Amino acid sequence: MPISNPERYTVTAALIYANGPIHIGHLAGCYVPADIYVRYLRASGKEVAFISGTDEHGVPITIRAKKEGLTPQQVVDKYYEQIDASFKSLGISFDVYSRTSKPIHHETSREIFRDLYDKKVFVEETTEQYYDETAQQFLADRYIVGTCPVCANPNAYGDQCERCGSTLSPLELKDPRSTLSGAKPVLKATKNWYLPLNKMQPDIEAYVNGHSEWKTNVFGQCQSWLKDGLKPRAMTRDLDWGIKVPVEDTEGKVLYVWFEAPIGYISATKDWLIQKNGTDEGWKKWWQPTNGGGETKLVHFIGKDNIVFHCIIFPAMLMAEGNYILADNVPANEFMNLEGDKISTSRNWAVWLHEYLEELPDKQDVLRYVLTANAPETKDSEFTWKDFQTRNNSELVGIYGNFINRAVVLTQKFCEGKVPQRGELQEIDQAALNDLAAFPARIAESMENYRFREALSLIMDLARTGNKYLADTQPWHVIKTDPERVNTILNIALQISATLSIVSEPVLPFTAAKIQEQLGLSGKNWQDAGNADLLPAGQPVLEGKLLFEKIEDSLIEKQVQKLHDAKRLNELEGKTVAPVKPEIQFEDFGKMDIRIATILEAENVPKSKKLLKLLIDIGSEQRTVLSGISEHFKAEEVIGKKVLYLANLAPRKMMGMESQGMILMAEDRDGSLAFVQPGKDVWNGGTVN
Ligand code: B3M
Ligand code: ZN
Repeated sequence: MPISNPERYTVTAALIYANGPIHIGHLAGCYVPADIYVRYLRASGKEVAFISGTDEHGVPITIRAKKEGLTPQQVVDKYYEQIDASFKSLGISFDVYSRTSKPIHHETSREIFRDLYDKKVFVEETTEQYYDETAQQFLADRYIVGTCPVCANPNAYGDQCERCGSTLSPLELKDPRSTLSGAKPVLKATKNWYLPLNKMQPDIEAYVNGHSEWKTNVFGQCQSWLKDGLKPRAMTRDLDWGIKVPVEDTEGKVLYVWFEAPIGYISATKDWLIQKNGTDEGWKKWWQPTNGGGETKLVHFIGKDNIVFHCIIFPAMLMAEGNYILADNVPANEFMNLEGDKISTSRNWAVWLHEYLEELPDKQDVLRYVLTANAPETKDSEFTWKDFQTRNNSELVGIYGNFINRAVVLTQKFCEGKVPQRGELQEIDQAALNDLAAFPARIAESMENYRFREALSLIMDLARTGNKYLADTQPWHVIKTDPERVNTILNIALQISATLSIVSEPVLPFTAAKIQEQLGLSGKNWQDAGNADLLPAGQPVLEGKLLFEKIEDSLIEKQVQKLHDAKRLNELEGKTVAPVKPEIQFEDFGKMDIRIATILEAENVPKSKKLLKLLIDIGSEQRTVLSGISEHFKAEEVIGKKVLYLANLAPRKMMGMESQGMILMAEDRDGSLAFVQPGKDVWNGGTVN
C-alpha cells in the first residue's frame, strides 16, 4: 500500500555508469522528472534527501577503458567530473552527487553483503564459466562474442545478439571467442554466491502486488518477471574491477555491480551527511523506520531498463537484511527517441547535455520544458529540434513569457513600476482570482501522482488564463478613461505572475528565480501559491530582460546537421581497412585482361536504382557494360572518362541486357566510389599489368 503524504522523502535518481556523457534520453527518462518532483516536495515544506551519483564499477566501465586506452579509474574520474558539472548547470538539485568508488560505499556494500552472508541468505554454487587462458581471467558476458544461435550473426555478445535482439547466455554462442585476446575460451569451475530469488518469490510478490498503483509499465514488467518465475542470481562475479567480496579466499571476485550499485543510494546518503556535518549520524532516518519519527517515503526515479533491479532485486536484498524501508514508488519512464531514431551512444545519435549547455547557454529551462512537455511517461516519445523550436517560440515566448512581460511592462508604464492597489472587483476579476486560487491544488495533484506532463500543461493553462484576462480587460485602452480600473487589472495580473513563478519553479527554476527577482518575491512556497495578496501594493516591480527568446530556423538547422555529421563521423571511425585476401599466384593474376577504355555514352537503366548502361571504346571495338554506379554518378558526369576495364570477364545478364566485362572503381571509406584514371592520356586498349 502506498504511504500517503508523509513528511519525509528519500528520492533517488539512477546512479548512471560513469562511462560516457549524459544525453537527453537520460534526462527525460529520469533526472528531469526526479528534479521536478523534489523541487515540488521542497516547495511543499517536505523534508527531502535527493540522492544520486555515478556507478563506477561493472563491465561497462572496463569496456570503455579498453576502448579509450585508459585505466578504469581514469575513465570514471573523467566522466564523474563531466556528469556532475553538467547536472549542476542544468539545475538538477541533488543534495549529494556521490560515487560508488568512495570508501564509504565500499564499506557499506561489504557490510550488507557480509550481513546477508552471515545470515546464510546466499546459496553457494559452483558453476562452469568461460575462462580466457591467454588473458588469465574469467570472461564477463560482454567479453565473449560468437555466432548467434538464432540469426547466425557472427558477432553476437555473450548476453545478447544486437542483430536479432535475442537474449543469450554465453554457453549458447557457437564458436565463442574472447574479446580480450581472441582466444577460444575454456570452461572452468568457479564458486559464487547467489541470492535465491526463487525462494523469496512469495514475499516479493506480496510486496509488488501491494503496489498496484505503480505506473502500468512498471507494474506490468514486474508481473511478467514474477510470472516467469524468479531465478537465483549471482551476487558475486569473477572480475577484478569492483568491490572485493568480504569473504575469505575470494581472490579475483568482486560484488555483482547490481548488488552494490543500489546500495550506493544508502552510502551516498551517508556521504552527504559526512560532507555536511563531518559524520554520517542521522542517516538511518532516511532509510529505516524510525521509532515514532514517522515513516520516510522512498521513491526511485529510473529509466525502464532498470525496473527489475529496483522493483525486485534491491527490495529482495533489503527484505533479507530486514531493517530497511522498501520503495514506495518507482516511477520509471519509457524511452525518448531522437529525430526518428533510437538514441544510441555507440552510434553517436544523441544530444549531449554538456554540448547543449555550451552551445545554447542560458537555455536550461527551455530544455527542461521541452523534455517535460514531451516526457515518455506512458510510452516512448520523440525529441526533434523542430518541436524544440516550436515549443520555445509558441509556448515559452508566446504564452508564458508574453504574459509575464506584459504584466511587468504595463506596470512600468501605467503604475510607476510599483504593484498597484486593487480596487473594487468586477465579475471578470473575481473569476480570474477564483481560477488563480484553484490552480495550485490541481497542479499539486498531478505532481504527487508523477504526472509531470499534465502538471506542466496546467501551469501553461494558468499562463493562458493570465493572457486571456489581459486580453479581455484591455488595460492599454482602459488607461485613457479609467486609470483606477487599470490598477485593479494589473494588481491581479501581477498576483497571477507571482503564483505562476511558484508553481512553475519545479520545471523552470531559472525562469522562476528571474520572475521572483523582478517581483520582489522571496521565501514563498507552495502553500502561498494561489493567494491573491502575495504582492503587497506599493512593492517595486523591476523591469527585466525577456525571459525567453525566439529561436531562429538557422539554429535548428545547425543542430540537425550536427547530429547527422556526428553519426557519419562515427560510422567512418568504425570502418577498418579490409584484410588482404588470401595469396594468389602470378598465373592467377595473369589471367586477367585489364585495359584502358573511354566511356562514350551513358544512360540510366529503366527500373534500376543502381545500374548505368555504358558504351565504351576499348581500342579494338566498342562494348556495352552495365555498371552499378548510378547512385554515385549521373549519366552525363561519366561521359568522356577514361577507366580501367576488365575485358575478359564472362558476360552477364542483368535486367534483361548483356553486360560485357567490368569497369573497375575505387571505394572510399564512406562507401563512395571514385574513377581510377591513368596519370597520362593512355590510348584506348592500353594494357594494365
Ligand atoms: N548504472 C545502469 C545505467 O547506468 C546502472 C544504474 C544503477 S542504479 C542503482 O543505466
Ligand atoms: Zn541473432
